[in-house]
Amino acid sequence: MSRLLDKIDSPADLKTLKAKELKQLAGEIRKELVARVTDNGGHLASNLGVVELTIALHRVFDSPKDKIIWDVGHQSYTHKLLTGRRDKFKTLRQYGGLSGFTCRDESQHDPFGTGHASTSVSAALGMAKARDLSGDDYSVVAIIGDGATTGGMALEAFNNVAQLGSKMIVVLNDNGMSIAPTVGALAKLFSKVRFDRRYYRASEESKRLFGILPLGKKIWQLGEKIKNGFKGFVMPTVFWEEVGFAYMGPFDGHNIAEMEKALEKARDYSHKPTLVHVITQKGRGYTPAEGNAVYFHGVPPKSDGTKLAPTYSEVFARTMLHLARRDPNLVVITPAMPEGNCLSIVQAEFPERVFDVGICEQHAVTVAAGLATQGYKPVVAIYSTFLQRSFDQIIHDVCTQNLPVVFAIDRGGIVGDDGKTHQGTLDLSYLTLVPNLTVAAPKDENELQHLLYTALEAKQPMAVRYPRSAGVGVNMDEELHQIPIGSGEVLNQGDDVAILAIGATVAPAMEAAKELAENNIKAMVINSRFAKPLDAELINGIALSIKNIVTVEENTVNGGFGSSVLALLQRSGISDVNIKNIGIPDEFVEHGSQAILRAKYKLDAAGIAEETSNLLSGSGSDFLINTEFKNC
Ligand SMILES: Cc1ncc(C[n+]2csc(CCOP(=O)(O)OP(=O)(O)O)c2C)c(N)n1
Repeated sequence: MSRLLDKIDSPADLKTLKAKELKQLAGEIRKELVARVTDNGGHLASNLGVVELTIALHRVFDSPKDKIIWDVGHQSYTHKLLTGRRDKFKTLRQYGGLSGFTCRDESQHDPFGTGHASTSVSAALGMAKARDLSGDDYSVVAIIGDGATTGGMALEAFNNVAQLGSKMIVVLNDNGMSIAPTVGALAKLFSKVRFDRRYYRASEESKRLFGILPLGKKIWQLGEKIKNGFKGFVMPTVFWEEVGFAYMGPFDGHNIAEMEKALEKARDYSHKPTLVHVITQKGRGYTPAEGNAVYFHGVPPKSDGTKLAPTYSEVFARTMLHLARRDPNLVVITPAMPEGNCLSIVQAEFPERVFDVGICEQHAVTVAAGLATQGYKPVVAIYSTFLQRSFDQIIHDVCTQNLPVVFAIDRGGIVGDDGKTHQGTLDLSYLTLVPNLTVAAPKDENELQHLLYTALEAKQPMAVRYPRSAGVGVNMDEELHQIPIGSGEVLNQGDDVAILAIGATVAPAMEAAKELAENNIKAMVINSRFAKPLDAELINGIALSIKNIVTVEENTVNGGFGSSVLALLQRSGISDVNIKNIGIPDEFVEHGSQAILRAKYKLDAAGIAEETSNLLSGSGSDFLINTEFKNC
């Protein structure tokens, strides 16, 4: 039987379907989601939860004229399938294929690019204001999860929406889950609605009343009365209406007809910001994901089953557990990513010393600063891309006060399939410019544990940045030791060229040296280990005798490790050195496998060997440090 889905080329094709056909379509979409995501990897449970909501939205609103903005965008796969991207869906998250998030370059139905949480309401408010200023007429709808409402930006946006009062709709997609169960006071408020049967009865009554009243204004007036009448237990209504939203709900997020009715009313009658509260089930319709929404939030691509070394994230968590047993002052803070950071083993043994603070990276860093003032040893476990949110907190709350906070930065460098909103390729640059902050990146998983220990003993802020991947497969030392801050090490001797690598690029640099040796090029390889402070003595010493230097980093070349090496040599007055900086050029890195992207940017062994040979043959130098430049 041919699929209904294959006949949906744009949202207009949805509008003629009957209720029974919509049900069939939802089933077909779920099959497509499960098949594609279990192959390509991606966000499964969140997408399965919004199939009906997405259908209802596209039947009620008229995209792209009306603006539909998905928060994070990780749950936009059905939206993609229904907005002309069905044929490309097999390329989801693959190099050159569809992004795993919404993206303005990809479709006119994606009015805003997303990837980081809690931005949708702000973006929607901007669009609504632009509409009002231009005298246009279209609807603006932001869909935000209960998890994303924990983010400070979302709360700032709600506050401002209420103040500006522009007509817009916020759909609260409430499934009780962030990646882990949603934490915090707002989550408690939402769960009250989800589980309090009296509330459902009250809301059934309000829905009936909304249904028979002819005019929007009266609806909201009556809403006020209902709200006040049930005040004792209708708290969420009170909350949203007190902050300036008309509140509708909660609605069954798997009942298309019910949601359509609610969305139509919000679209047609409301003259102020409206919050439509829908209750959905994460993983809906796929038993394994319904049973374990946390695991199925994001699934990896199909693998060939090869057993790899432990991941850096696992080694981080094991090290935390080991050190937490020895040191009662060690505490770990995670902004809503306990699974990604493998923290469950630490949570299980020390639940009181692991804090999931919600999707609140800025808050996470300042909480850590507060803990540090009282003699605790806080470790902020965070992905590189999300740490960008906390730049001011790193500077103002941690580093100006020189507080001993450890930043354990996962997913540093190229992360792969999640694409440009998630690559961790800026951190060495934005961290090395902050005074008092030491910045390190281990060459392998064994060095990671020693650097974490070093950071905890450092009595000053220190960041340890490591990649999203399995470790190199080295033996793990039983005893931890401190690594002198600012010390690099020579891993391979050679006098034709020196390759200064850092972090995940050290292993391919060693392989590159072997390839070069086959062509009689003797390459010294340095594990630089610290992006700040640099091992000035080692680097200057090398540059005095080896006049060809290659730096390698999985980071932008702008202001990164290589730039720091250049600045050091210039400051030291060392002349006549040919230098090549290998790293990410001044661009955002698309999605694709880590292997493809590393090859593209010459960050794998073959690329490093090629760029090194080019430097030696005189065709590949970025810079020539010489005396004329010395005093610039
Ligand atoms: C700033 C930021 N921090 C962390 C994440 C990682 N992340 C992606 S989705 C997600 C959970 C979002 O929960 P919710 O908004 O409730 O959506 P659901 O997946 O439950 O539908 C998190 C923490 C992110 N995308 N952005």
